[in-house]
Amino acid sequence: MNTFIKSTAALCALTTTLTAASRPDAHAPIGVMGDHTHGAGEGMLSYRFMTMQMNQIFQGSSSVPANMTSTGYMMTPREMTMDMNMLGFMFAPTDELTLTAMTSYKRNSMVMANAAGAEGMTMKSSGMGDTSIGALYQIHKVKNANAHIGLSLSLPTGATDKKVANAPLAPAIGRDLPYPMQLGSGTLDLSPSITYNHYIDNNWSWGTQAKATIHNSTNDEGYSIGDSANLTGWVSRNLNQNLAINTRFNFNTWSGIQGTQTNGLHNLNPVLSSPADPANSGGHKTDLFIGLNYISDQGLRLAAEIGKTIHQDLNGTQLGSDWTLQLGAQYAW
Ligand SMILES: [Cu+2]
Repeated sequence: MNTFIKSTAALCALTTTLTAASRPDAHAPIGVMGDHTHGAGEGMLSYRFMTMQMNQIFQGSSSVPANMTSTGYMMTPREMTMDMNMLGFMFAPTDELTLTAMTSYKRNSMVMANAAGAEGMTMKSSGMGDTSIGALYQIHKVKNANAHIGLSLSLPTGATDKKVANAPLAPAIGRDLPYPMQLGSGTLDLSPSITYNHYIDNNWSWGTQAKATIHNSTNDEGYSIGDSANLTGWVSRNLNQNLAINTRFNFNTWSGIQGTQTNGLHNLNPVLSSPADPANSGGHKTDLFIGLNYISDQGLRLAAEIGKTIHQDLNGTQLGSDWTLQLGAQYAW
């Protein structure tokens, strides 16, 4: 009888800690957005920094030299760095419903190569990115698992008409920067998602999320960014009550740009430069990540995740992604 009471008490202790929000693995790896919901009355403020490095030109799934002989373009990018700062807010009016808001500040830099493949001009753009508002709704909750669906709306606060600055070939009036250098989609975009989190025991957990982004209109510049779908899954192991290590895969597929940039006096010239040609957009890729989630005894969360692209198949001639780093801080009350 004594053993029975003890084991029942132990089981209760186990099941109460299983889904506890104070577990370091109660949040997914930091690269996953909208991975958790909050209890009624809770709020959370978060800051994320993401950098992506791209330094190889791809045609399909193989890399080629960045020169005119292999690409057919006068100018091809040699490398690109994309930095993004994201500020997020979450608030839960009820246990089932969590409202979300996020805005971003971006900085892009693209080093071009000339026809011979030698380093040429560097293009830069920076400013506010798009802003999203959304809702997450919990559809399932048991002792060791939960699931929610989400829907977010992206507002076009990021510019789509950033111009080439101080370029020798650009007229004083300014030529638009190519598609990958613009800061937003220029359209209202919808993003539905579904997320599942499972706690195996007090140390191990896993989760998965599927998400799509739909761009269902054309922006002021005359084009529409391709729709995308994303599938991710992760496994996490708590090293102690404050720190978890995790690993994740991410599969992303996106269609090409619809239409072309036609607004303004000096439109993008798709013949001259590969990133100015909408045919060079769309593809799919798979990334693998490793990360850390830390939660202090006071509830401050810090997280880091580094990712490497292990396979990509890109339409036309495009810069491929190489690696990403994401850092984040989250505080809930
Ligand atoms: Cu949160």
